[in-house]
Amino acid sequence: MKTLLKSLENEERLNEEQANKLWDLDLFTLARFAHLRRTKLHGKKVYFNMNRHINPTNICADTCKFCAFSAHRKNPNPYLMSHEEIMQVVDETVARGTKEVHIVSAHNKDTTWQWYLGIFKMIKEKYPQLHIKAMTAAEVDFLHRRFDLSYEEVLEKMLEYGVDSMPGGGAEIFDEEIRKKICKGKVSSENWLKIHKLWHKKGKQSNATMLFGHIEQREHRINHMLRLRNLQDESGGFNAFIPLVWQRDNSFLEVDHIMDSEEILKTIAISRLVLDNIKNIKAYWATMGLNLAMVAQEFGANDLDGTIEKESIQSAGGAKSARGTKLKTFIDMIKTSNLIPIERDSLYNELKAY
Ligand code: V47
Repeated sequence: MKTLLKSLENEERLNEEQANKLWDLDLFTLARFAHLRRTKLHGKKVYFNMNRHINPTNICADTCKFCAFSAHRKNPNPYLMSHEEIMQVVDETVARGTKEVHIVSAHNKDTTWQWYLGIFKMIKEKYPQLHIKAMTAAEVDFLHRRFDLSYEEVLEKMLEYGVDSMPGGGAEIFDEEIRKKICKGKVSSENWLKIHKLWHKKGKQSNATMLFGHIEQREHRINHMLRLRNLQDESGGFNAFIPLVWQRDNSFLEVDHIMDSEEILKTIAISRLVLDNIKNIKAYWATMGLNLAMVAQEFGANDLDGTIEKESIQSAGGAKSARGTKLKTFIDMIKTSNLIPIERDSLYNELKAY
């Protein structure tokens, strides 16, 4: 343990064995090191953006056991939005000052790739300045399989149709044995990483998520982080790492334990210490609640994600995020914590300090 503490003090890169030993440290020792690193990079700034989530369909060819969003017998409300309906949402949100639309769809076999990608073209033509963060690697893989397009072709079309950056969804947990149990048939971990690598090669940026608090073990989380760290060494294209706390309602996954706040904060702190090459760690308020996401800002995180306006994926699983958060709530909470609220754009350029 002494050598691990020395390595942390010297800010050395941790190998897999050392990273796994971090769990044995108490929360406040981890917090001390994680907060120091966070402060060196970002001072007292807490980042967020003005964004809108749009989920154009919940009809899914996949049957991920952890998911409560896709239409199934516990959530029997299948929908597919028309392009006109999507545009109406975009018009309204742009009028309110939103600067990013985050568009994620289920894998709907009744649509075409033109339906998926046409959404972006339509939005970009009308609002060239609006940042489109869209198409998880799982969606890229779905279009590739369904329409016999190579990954390269899907990514080229995304660029052509106006996608600016890729969200981090679909990563779940990279361990293939766990994947088999929670999301069999979905994009493999190898292909998730390959798709992001190809996207980064085009000079584009993306995020990376990790779904935790279900049946995975701590070492699976470390393995997940290390595989992201390896890719980031090569490509440098990840903007942010986003640990997503699994929301358990309305799913088909049987899990007896509920992840406690200490384990969530430890996971955030460890991700800051292990992912020494990813600058931003998001405490995604939708999955951990705004209060804990604020506490996480002193345990290694430096971002809250955005105002969202409407959230359908995690709220289907029980999260209190269906209506997003008001900008004023973010600002007031951050200031109350004696930290500095910074509105950013999707690529982490600072827009306004409040
Ligand atoms: O990949 C699904 C997860 C992800 C549940 O890139 C669940 O900035 C918790 O990726 N409980 C989609 N999580 C959302 C996502 C995301 C969110 C915020 C920001 C960004 C970003 C990306 O949601 C899926 C899956 O891992 N998910 N069901 C659930 N019950």
